[in-house]
Amino acid sequence: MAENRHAALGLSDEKVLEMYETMLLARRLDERMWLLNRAGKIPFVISCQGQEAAQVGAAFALDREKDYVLPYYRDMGVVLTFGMTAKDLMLSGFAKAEDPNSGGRQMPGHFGQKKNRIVTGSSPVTTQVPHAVGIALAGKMEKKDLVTFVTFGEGSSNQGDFHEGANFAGVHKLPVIFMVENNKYAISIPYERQVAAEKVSDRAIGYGMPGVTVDGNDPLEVYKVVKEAADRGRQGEGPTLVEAVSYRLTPHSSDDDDRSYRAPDEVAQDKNEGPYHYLRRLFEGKWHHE
Ligand SMILES: Cc1ncc(C[n+]2csc(CCOP(=O)(O)OP(=O)(O)O)c2C)c(N)n1
Ligand SMILES: [Mg+2]
Repeated sequence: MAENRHAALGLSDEKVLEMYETMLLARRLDERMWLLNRAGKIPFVISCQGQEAAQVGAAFALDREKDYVLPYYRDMGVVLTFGMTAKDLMLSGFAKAEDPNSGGRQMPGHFGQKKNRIVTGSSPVTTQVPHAVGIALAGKMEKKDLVTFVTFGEGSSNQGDFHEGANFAGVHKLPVIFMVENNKYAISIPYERQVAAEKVSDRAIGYGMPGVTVDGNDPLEVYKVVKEAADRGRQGEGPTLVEAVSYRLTPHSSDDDDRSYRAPDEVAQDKNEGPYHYLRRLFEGKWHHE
């Protein structure tokens, strides 16, 4: 079962195990950060929990030597795949001067690390989108073999920055992968009150690019669609919009109380179907010695 699926995608056992390890590392780091926050040791947490599969699946489909990633605040799985370490992330959580992201000056989640082509972003959501489009334009003008990968939430796909960036990338056929991490909420606002379209990916047609919605709890499916998008970009065929559907398992941040706007059993249900459990099943029997 599992072996056939990843082998069919050209992924070795070692590669897919590395994906799993990266997802688990992200989950464990995030859980630890909540404990540190509640113990009064670190000031703020904004979580990847529930989105690791989409993040790691996507990042593994990119070229870690050439491509640029413009992550948003939940993308621990992306930055760990692109070379950031657990120590780097903890240095950020503790706001230490050695934090590679900003020397402890920015809030956690503002990822940036030049040596790994992780491009830093601003706090206003979606500002990373036009940056990704600009880097792709520069790459095209300089005839470089690169794609840019930019992520943002479904709520953020309502910002002008997304629409302007997507339009420009579509018109100029730029090698950009736009990945919406649809976790069903923008702070307290559920999807139905954010977007009138059935799917965020429906917006792609307006910008002359393919749009695909994928199960964000399935890292191999996300890998597949992002790999196809990267291949299209490298071949000069232009951008792609990917929507990875998952569920935000934590409150919006350590400063939010989600009990005021969603029922605990809704969260519990998605916890059971979340990526951590999915992958545990995927690897059961094969690497059960863990
Ligand atoms: C331009 C702008 N408006 C509002 C905010 C405050 N804000 C931060 S995160 C957020 C919700 C974003 O939701 P979504 O895009 O779905 O991402 P998620 O947090 O669910 O991953 C808001 C409104 C902001 N940072 N920037
Ligand atoms: Mg959201």
